[in-house]
Amino acid sequence: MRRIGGICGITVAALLAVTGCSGSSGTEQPPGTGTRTVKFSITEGKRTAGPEEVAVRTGENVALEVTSDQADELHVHGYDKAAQLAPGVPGTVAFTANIDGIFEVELHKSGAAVTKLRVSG
Ligand SMILES: [Cu+2]
Repeated sequence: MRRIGGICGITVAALLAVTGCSGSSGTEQPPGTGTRTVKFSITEGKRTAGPEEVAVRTGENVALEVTSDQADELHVHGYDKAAQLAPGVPGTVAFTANIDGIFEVELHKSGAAVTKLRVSG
């Protein structure tokens, strides 16, 4: 769904001066100690488990674990973190929340809005 993609581009451009909502894959780090893990489930493009918003402190380690009923691509805007999701298999993006703001987390194929990540110090 490109509706959110537009927001993504603006957010990324404003904060990082880089382009794109294309989503690179792969670079997640394994969650370690001190990581806040938040789990979500998506069924038919709708969130069926997990909070509407995740609020964290600047510098906190965050892991977003998403299980989708369809193959999809998980994307965290602003941080431009992505993970490929296989049907029914949890996928995780993990990162340090070092950019303040509110960022959409979505699935690119279904267009599902997973959550909003709110980072403030
Ligand atoms: Cu996106």
